[in-house]
Amino acid sequence: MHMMVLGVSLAFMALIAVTFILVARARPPRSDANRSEARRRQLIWAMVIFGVVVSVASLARWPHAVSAAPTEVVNVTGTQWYWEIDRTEVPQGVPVLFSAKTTDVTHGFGVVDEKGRILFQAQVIPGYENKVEYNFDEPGIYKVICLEFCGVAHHEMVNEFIVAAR
Ligand SMILES: [Cu+2]
Repeated sequence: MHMMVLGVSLAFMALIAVTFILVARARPPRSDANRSEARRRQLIWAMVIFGVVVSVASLARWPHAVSAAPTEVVNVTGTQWYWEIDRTEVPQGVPVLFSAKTTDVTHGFGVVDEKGRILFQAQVIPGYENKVEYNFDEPGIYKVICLEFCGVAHHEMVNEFIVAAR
């Protein structure tokens, strides 16, 4: 499956690269060739700068970077069909490291806020301990749900914890 996704991704990247090369090589009419060339170069640079800005901005709050020495650690264990969490409360406004593992099958460790929005998730795979760090901006009651279908009572895999105001 991973190889197929990689293959499809590489094929699309190659298609985009070929499109860029064809656009860059296209010859404009002779009369205003220089002006068109300058405009085309400006457009390509604008697209490159736009792409870099969008990529950096969208990755700035990516929750998967883990601090060197996290102070708040929560151990989460998924089992058919419940989540075991070793803490019921974490503080607001500091990085919280969730260390998630499973005792049986693959589960999807997901945390949602009070409005039901998914804040982050991590795949929980047998034999691995996945870590994900998150900084909660708002106090409240957060739910842990399973995002990977894991059997008949998958939907019952719900637990919760409190983010306490500081
Ligand atoms: Cu599950």
